[in-house]
Amino acid sequence: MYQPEIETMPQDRLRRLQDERLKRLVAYVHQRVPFYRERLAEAGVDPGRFAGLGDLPRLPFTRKQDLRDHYPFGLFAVPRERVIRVHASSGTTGKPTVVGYTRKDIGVFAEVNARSLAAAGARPGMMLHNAYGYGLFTGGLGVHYGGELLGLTVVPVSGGMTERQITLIQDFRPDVITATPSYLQTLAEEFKKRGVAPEAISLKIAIPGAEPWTEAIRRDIEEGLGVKAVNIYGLSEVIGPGVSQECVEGQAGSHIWEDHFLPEVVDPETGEPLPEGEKGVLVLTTLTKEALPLLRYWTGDITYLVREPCVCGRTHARMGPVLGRTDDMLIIRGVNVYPTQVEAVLEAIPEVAPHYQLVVRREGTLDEAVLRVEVSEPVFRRIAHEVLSDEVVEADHELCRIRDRVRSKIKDTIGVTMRVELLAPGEAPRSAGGKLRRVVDERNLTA
Ligand code: DLL
Repeated sequence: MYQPEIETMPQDRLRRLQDERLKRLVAYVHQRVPFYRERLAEAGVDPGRFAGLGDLPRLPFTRKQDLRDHYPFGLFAVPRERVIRVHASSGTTGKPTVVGYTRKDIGVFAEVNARSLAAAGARPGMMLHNAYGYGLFTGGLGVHYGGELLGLTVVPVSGGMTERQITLIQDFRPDVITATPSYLQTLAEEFKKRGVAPEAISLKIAIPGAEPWTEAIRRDIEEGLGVKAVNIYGLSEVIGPGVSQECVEGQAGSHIWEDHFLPEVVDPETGEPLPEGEKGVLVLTTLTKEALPLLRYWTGDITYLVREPCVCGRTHARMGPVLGRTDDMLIIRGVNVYPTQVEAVLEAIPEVAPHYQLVVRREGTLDEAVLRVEVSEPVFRRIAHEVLSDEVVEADHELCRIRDRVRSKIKDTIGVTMRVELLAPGEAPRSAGGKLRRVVDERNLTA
C-alpha cells in the first residue's frame, strides 16, 4: 500500500476525520464562493451551526450545469493566480467544464493516483505505459504524476497512434498499462493480428477507466494482454482519475479514497440517500480541495456502495461498477434502456462478441433501435466455410437463428424490440485512443 495508515484506518476514525473536514469545507465555501453562500442560505444551512456528517443531507447538490453557468472560473474558491493548472472536460453540449488546481490540489491528485497504482499492484521500479490522453483531459497527467510519485518509470505515450504504442510496448517492456478499456481491447487485437502471444507481452497489470466496462471486457483484456485488469474511476470535476480504485487482491469494487472524497448514493428521482448496496446516483463531496471544492456533486453515474471489509485490508468503502448514467439512459418507445443492459445481454450469448453499436433513430413518430453486433470468431469461420462450400442456405439459417436469439433475449430482458444487424469480427467501432461512443442517438429530441 502507498499509505497504509490512511488506507486501513478504522472506519470510526475515518468518519471522525470526514466529519471534521466536512465542517471545515462548509465554512470554507461559505466564505469564499458566492454561489455556495447563496445556495447554503436557500437551504437554510448556517455554517456556524452545521453539525457535520449527520447534516450532510441538508447540503445542496452541485450539478454540471452549475459549473457551466459559472464558466470558466466562477466557482473557484481561490484567486486565479493561485491556480497552477486547469483541465477541462468536453461536454456533449456547448462549452467545456473547466476545473482548477492549487499546488496543494495537484499534490492530492498525485497522491490518490499513487495510491491507486499501488492498489492495482504497481510497485516502485516498475515501468508504466500511460496511454490515457494528455492535455485538457485529466487522465494522462493525473496518472502520470501518480506514477512518478510512486516511483515508476512513466512512459507518457498518450492515446492514439496504435502502431507506435505496439512498438514501444515491445521494445521498452513495461509492466503496467493505463488506457480506456476500449483502447486496451484495440491494443489486444493488434497484438493478436501480429501473432504476438499474450505470454510474450511484458505487461502484468492493466488499469482501464474513464468509460464503463464489464466483466466480459475484463476477460477480453486479461486474456488478450496476459494481465490482471483493475478498474480506476474518476471525474474531472472531483479531481480526475484516482477518485476510486479496485484492488488487485479483491477485484470486487473500487475503493473510494474517503479521506478526500465523501461518497453517497442517492435516489435519482428524489435525491434521498439510499442504504448500502442499493443502486442510485453517486454523489461526491470533495473534503480537501482548495481551488474547486464541491458540495454533493451529482456525478450522474449509477452505482452502489459496499462498506464490508475487503480482503486487501483497506477500510475505504467500495463502489460497484458504473452501471449507466442518468444522462445516457435512452428512452426507446417509453422504455428506459442503459447501454450496459444491452452489453449484459450480449455477453450471455456465445455466438456474438461484445463489440456493438446501438443506433436509435426516429421513423415517422416511432423510435427505431438498430443493434449492430459482431458475430464471434468461431461463428464467423463456420459461416465463411459454409459459404465457400456452397452451403449458403445453411449459413443463412444460422445467421437468422443468431439474429432471432439476440432480438428475443433483448426483448425478454429489456422489453424493447430492436432490429439486429450482424457484423463481421472487427467491424463494430473500436477506440482509436480515447473514450468510445457505443450509442448513437440520431433522434435529435431537443429540436
Ligand atoms: O474520465 C477521468 C478518468 C481518467 C478516470 C482516466 C479514469 C481514468 P471525465 O472525462 O470528466 O473524467 O469523465 C468522467 O467518465 O462521470 C463516468 O461517467 C466516466 N468514468 C470514468 N471512469 C470510469 C470507470 C475522467 N472506471 C466520467 N467506469 C464519469 C465507468 C467511468 N465510467
